[in-house]
Amino acid sequence: MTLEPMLASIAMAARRSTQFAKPKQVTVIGDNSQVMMVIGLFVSARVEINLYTNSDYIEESASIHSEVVCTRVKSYRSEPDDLSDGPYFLCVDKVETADAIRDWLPDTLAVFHLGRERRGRTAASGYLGLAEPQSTTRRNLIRRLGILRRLDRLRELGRHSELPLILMYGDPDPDAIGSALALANIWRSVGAQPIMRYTGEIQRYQNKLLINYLKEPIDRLRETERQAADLVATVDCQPGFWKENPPKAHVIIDHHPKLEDTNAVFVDLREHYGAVASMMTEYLVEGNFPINKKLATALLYGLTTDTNNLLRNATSADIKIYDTLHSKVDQHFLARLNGSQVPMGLLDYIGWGINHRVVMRDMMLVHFGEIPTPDILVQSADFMLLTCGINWVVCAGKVEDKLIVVFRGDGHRQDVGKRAKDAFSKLGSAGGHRTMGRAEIPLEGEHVDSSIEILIENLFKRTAQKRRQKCIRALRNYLHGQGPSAPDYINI
Ligand SMILES: [Mn+2]
Repeated sequence: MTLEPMLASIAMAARRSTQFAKPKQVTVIGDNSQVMMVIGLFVSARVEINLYTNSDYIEESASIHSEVVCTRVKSYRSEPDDLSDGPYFLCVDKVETADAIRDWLPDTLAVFHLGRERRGRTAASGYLGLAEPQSTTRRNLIRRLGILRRLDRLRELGRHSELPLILMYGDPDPDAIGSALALANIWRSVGAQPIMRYTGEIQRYQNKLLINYLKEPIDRLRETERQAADLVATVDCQPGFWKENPPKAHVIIDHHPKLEDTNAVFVDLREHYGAVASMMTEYLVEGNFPINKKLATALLYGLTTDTNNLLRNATSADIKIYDTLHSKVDQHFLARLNGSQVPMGLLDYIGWGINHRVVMRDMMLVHFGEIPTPDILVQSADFMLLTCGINWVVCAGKVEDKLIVVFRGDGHRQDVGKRAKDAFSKLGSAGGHRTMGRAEIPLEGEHVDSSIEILIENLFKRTAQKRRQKCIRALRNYLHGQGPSAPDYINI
């Protein structure tokens, strides 16, 4: 066929089938045990089936379906006169027979071979397969059975408990909170009334937001509760995490490296998982538990915070769980969590930093003078890196008796961790990786002005002295003006 008529026929075919509509018809060729299965599959999808077979029995069995148009063939060696369009399903056991059929089929990728299952063979011979190989199905089934067995044991424990206590360690992170809630749901399904407790204090603003949103009994543990509990679970931690008075746990569910003394009636410890939230979601999914919006949101937030949005230590299991959860979550609340990054008290510092920046080519530099916390440097550097044309940022300040230098870069063709190390490792601790670096240099009673000198002389060792001096003067002038002060902003 020359190009012109071919383009015309493709255009016509495209008009007939709008976008990726389901096929209106399929062609089944052969006579093995898979024929009726394929017919059944497409009959229920109301797709027309053209069947070419040399079996009386198959012809007779298929004829009960009005969607099937059957053509008897004597052999599969030669093309029938009226071969219909693909996709083609070759239901013959031998690959040689399938190859003979393919010889007379038009050139299309849509050729499935449904022979006897033999692992990898269908793909190896260039055909598509319809079902997963039995080995995959078997592996999945065995995994599911294992999870169900563990779920039964967990539920059995919950069923016999008067007061189950689910413990999170210290200042619990979203992974711990989501996992505790999932376990509480499993125990509630057998009538238990578990309490969820942590032993430290919730620090992060986002975690407080999350707990308010969940409206669940999540609180700080009281000694009386510890004594009253007859079933204790630790999630996202192990009893050995508590240096003093470690809990006697019956259930331990975690993904941190196993501690020597970790031992309980029920231990599920999967170090290769990015988050305990993924382990708990597997339980919920395989046990057919409902996952409501709040639970899904807590679990997904736990998964994404523990794995830095699936970029750190996430396995394919975590990614599958992300897929399971993401359609169920409260996107607007997650947007609020992700948007709540900067503590109000830092805004004035960041504002001062923006107004007192020094720019050298693709770098932005700020020295904040004496400041109460290095958080100011981290938040400012992250923010300033958003500037067009700025590829790396250095924010420095004197915190107590140390010069702290925070580096942020995009990592593209440069390594700020190495810059930090090269500049400051002789003076204090310094290092990092491509996109983040940090140096802490002890100042023995030196004035903040000399910390500017230390910063510039070491950071720009290879820059001409004149430019270094100019930079030092600029930073000093900034500091001797109105320095950044703790905010007395108005709360209305
Ligand atoms: Mn975790």
